[in-house]
Amino acid sequence: MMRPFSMHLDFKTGELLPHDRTNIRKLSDMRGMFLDTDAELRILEKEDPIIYSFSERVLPEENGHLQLATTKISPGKVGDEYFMTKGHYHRRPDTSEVYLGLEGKGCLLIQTEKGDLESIDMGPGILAYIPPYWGHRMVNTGSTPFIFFAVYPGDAGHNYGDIERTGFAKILVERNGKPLLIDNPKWKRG
Ligand code: S6P
Ligand code: ZN
Repeated sequence: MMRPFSMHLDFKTGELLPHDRTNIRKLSDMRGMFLDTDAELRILEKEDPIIYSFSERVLPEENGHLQLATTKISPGKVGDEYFMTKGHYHRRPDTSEVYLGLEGKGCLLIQTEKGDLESIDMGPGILAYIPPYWGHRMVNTGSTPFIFFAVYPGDAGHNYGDIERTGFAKILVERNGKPLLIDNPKWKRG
């Protein structure tokens, strides 16, 4: 039987100590996920920026356990679309998740496979509950790193393929210096 334990979560930096691995997602890992592919190419000709990183405490991938992770999304845009996570459904789709905003300004996009989409403005202290079956993506709509903590069932797993194929029904772009949610012309119904 696993022994109880405690960890330290730095609310300012999102650092989770101890953690077992940190995953880095650069723009080259997300080719084709942003709407403006010309802007994507122009950036990649010069650099390959880190879009986000997330640190995980690896726990048993079993029913009954929970997984813990913190994510930091860099500020920035591809064209006028804000940096974001890839987004995913859970491999076990009947599992939920909690996101807690720690630092910066962001927006959570949550959608069903049919494209029923909701958005929740995120910031420090905002807790979002993602029910079973809803895909989820976080977007940094601010000018500083956007940091959040996630907790989800041990055996939830990740299904990235469906989002890679369909995208999200809406995207977040900057218009007149402010975030605006618009229909995604590349959206394909799941
Ligand atoms: C896992 C949870 C987060 C994300 C992380 C990166 O269920 O939602 O830890 O893994 O924010 O996003 P993504 O979409 O690349 O997994
Ligand atoms: Zn998830």
